[in-house]
Amino acid sequence: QDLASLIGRFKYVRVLDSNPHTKVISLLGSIDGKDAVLTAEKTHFIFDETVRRPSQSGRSTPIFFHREIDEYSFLNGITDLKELTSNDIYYWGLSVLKQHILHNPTAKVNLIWPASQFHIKGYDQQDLHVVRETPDMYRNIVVPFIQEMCTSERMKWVNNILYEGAEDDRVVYKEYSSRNKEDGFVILPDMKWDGINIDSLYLVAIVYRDDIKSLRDLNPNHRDWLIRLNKKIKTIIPQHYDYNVNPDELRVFIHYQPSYYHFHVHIVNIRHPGVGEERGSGMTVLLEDVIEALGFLGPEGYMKKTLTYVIGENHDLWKKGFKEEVEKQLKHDGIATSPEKGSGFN
Ligand code: M7G
Repeated sequence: QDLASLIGRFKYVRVLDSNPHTKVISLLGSIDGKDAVLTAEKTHFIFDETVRRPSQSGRSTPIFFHREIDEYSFLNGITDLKELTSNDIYYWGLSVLKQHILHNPTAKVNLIWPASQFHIKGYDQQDLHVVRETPDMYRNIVVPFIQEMCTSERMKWVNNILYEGAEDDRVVYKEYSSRNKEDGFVILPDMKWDGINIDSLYLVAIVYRDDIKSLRDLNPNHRDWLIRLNKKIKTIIPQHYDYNVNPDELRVFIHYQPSYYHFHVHIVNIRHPGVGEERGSGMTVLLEDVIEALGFLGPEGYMKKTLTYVIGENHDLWKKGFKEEVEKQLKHDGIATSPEKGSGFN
């Protein structure tokens, strides 16, 4: 099965989401009778230093370097231009840029097939709510949910990367020995990255240890390990990309709730706007902040903390009890949810 033949058989059902800010559109459809989610994202512009050199070692991990502006860069690549209007010193119009599948592709395309209800709901537009997740809510609602989510089927892609050599040719860094699994991790391009433009660099570091499902499992015993991990990430990545991205230009963070409950760290170029926020839900915590917080959170670390973040109505946790908790919390705080239920302060 290759991507082109799968997309050729994609039967459109409806638009899940369309975001003019991120230039992303997600479609629900089916392929051979099974649900499919097709996402397209317009790629960023190529200019000057953000050009890819085909890898020389035969690896497909792209390497970046400073180069003269070429025929595909914005400016030289303008093949058609139509002015719409001008007013005083302001001019605006539309243009067509030269495209090339390797040098300057139009869009990055992602396909999930067969897609589960989790995938579909995750991409679907939804109403959002701010919720305070207390330690009690974590124990009673989130823990059973995590157990449900940790099926081998859902974690397959992670295990494929860690143990089965999946995406091997793209791995940027790997440190692993079966004797010292605790410290092992692998860094590779995230599925979200087009792999072309370093301005939108997006990598993911996946750890080998499997005793940490999420932020909640982190306690002060993990602090030194995280400090080492953070240091390695910020040393290795700039080196790997010839210092076209510097250590202090990397946003290193984790998500809560994550989509996958096996500890991993996101590594993103700070130029990439809104990354981590684009989902509209969940929270993003910088690894540096996690390390700092573990210095004073107490022996149980994040297990004792109340975490406030945004949750979408499509998230299973919403139906599994978060909805009621939000209502209770607002009531407890004495905050009216509609004009009829109260006006002003008492
Ligand atoms: P997350 O914080 O659990 O969820 O991150 P998020 O998707 O809401 O951010 C999981 C990360 O793994 C995401 O950034 C995904 O894009 C990435 N990812 C997911 N899958 C299935 C793959 C994959 O098969 N390969 C790679 N390289 N990355 C993936």
